[in-house]
Amino acid sequence: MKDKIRNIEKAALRIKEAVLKEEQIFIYGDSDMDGVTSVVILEEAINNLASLNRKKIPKIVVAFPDRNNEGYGLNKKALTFLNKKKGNKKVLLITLDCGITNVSEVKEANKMGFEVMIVDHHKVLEEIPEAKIIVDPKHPLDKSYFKEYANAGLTFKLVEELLEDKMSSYLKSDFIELVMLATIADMMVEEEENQKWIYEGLANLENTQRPAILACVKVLDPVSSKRELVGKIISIFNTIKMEDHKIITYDFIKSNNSEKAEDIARELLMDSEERQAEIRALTENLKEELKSSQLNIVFEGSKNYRPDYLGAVASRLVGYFNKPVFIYSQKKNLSRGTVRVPKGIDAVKAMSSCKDILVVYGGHAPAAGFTIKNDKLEEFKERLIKYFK
Ligand SMILES: [Mn+2]
Repeated sequence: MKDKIRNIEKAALRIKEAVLKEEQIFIYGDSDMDGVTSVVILEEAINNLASLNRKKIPKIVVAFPDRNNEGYGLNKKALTFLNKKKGNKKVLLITLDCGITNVSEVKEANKMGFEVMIVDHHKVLEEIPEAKIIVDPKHPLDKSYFKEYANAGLTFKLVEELLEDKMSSYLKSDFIELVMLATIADMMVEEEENQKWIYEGLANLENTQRPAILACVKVLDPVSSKRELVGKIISIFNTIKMEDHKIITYDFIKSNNSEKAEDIARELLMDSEERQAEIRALTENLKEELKSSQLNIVFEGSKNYRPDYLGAVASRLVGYFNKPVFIYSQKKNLSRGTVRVPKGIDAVKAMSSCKDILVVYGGHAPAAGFTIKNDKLEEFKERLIKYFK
């Protein structure tokens, strides 16, 4: 028998206990497609479990990082927000698609009285947060056979443990549709279950019951393939618009009202088209500006760069220049950047060599991110140039 993902049964048991005892649960997910779908899958599974057991539907507090003002993952501002909602109770806080690199933030959360459970698919760094339960297939002690799930896929595995044979086929195909979107959005390898979920999710897309997906189909120009449609849906979801730690795509994907969903879809599509235009313009500018650069890396940043499209720009530049690309948006004291590297290079490992000057960093080998104090940018650049020599 193949080994299960480490701690996945333990995590399911703890969530089940919380539902049966009608505990307050907090879910904190990353703000992108993978994070948002992970949250929706877990939240809906918990609600389902509660009603199957005739328990009160728990009032789950859901929050996301404000990528424009706070960066990624669990962070101090978000924790302050969550702590206010918590009051004096002891609360189970589940992080999805983030958390595994947040050593000091988890420590802070413990102090505030949260019981932290991390469900993340990102690379595990040397130092591991002191969370009560960690589910991450990339954990060095994890002996499971497949490590490349999107976080939504990992969350689906978790809710399979949670609901066991009580997951209805309707709920299952709804979850797989979300997992398909996240697996494609996060560009996970199309092998093993990822491949199966993508196949099934795409096959069921025509029968989707989600008003948000139907609304996307309605507002988008006709497309020639399901893959193209999914690509466009993903770019619609690639927004950082949020209010009060709720990303707009979360309310969108949960919406039960087709008219409202259509309004949001139109708004998000406009936002996405503007973003695409900015991505094209910035990419062309940088190509022109850097075409005679002798450096072995691209290392560019500005106060005018918006964090929501840096990933797309970096991806295009890495294909064009075939060297590691570090591109960041500069704020008052800190800069937050995104990294894309050519095949065979590990972006997280490269940054590990500079971890003493980084505030946070993490991600996947080909695609990662960092936060750094502005006065360390020059040193970071010099050390990366040396590292890649
Ligand atoms: Mn992810």
